[in-house]
Amino acid sequence: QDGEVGKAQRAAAAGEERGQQPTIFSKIIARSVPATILYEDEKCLAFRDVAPQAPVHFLVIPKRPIPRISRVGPQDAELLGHLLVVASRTAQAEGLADGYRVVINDGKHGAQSVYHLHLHVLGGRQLAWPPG
Ligand code: DGP
Repeated sequence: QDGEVGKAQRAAAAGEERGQQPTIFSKIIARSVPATILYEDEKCLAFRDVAPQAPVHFLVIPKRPIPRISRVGPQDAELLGHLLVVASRTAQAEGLADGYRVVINDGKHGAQSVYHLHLHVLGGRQLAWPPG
């Protein structure tokens, strides 16, 4: 498998799905890897996806490196809610008045390739449903 699904399968095969290694997103938070940052506060960061799948495609991540949505617990509820509010407000700032999609990929079958929790926000064109 090529593309994102292939990357996700390789990440899972490399054991990254256990979420014990820092990822490229920690470096983006630390500014040691560049990214186009759209929003930042003490808890989270929003930046453009390097491989956009729509005219607008950005990610919202917690600064705390939660590896994946299947690992969260009740103690994460407030932070997770905050990520959704930031996704909504940043989508508005990006001009997505006609709508958009918020996606979280989890694990191998969800085609997650970076094991630092992230919300994808995609918009700026008509999206299809169901996804592949
Ligand atoms: P996922 O398959 O849900 O784990 O998506 C990971 C996304 O992260 C994918 O859409 C590409 C994006 N991405 C990977 N590496 C980088 C990077 O170094 N910079 C930025 N801006 N995005 C990245």
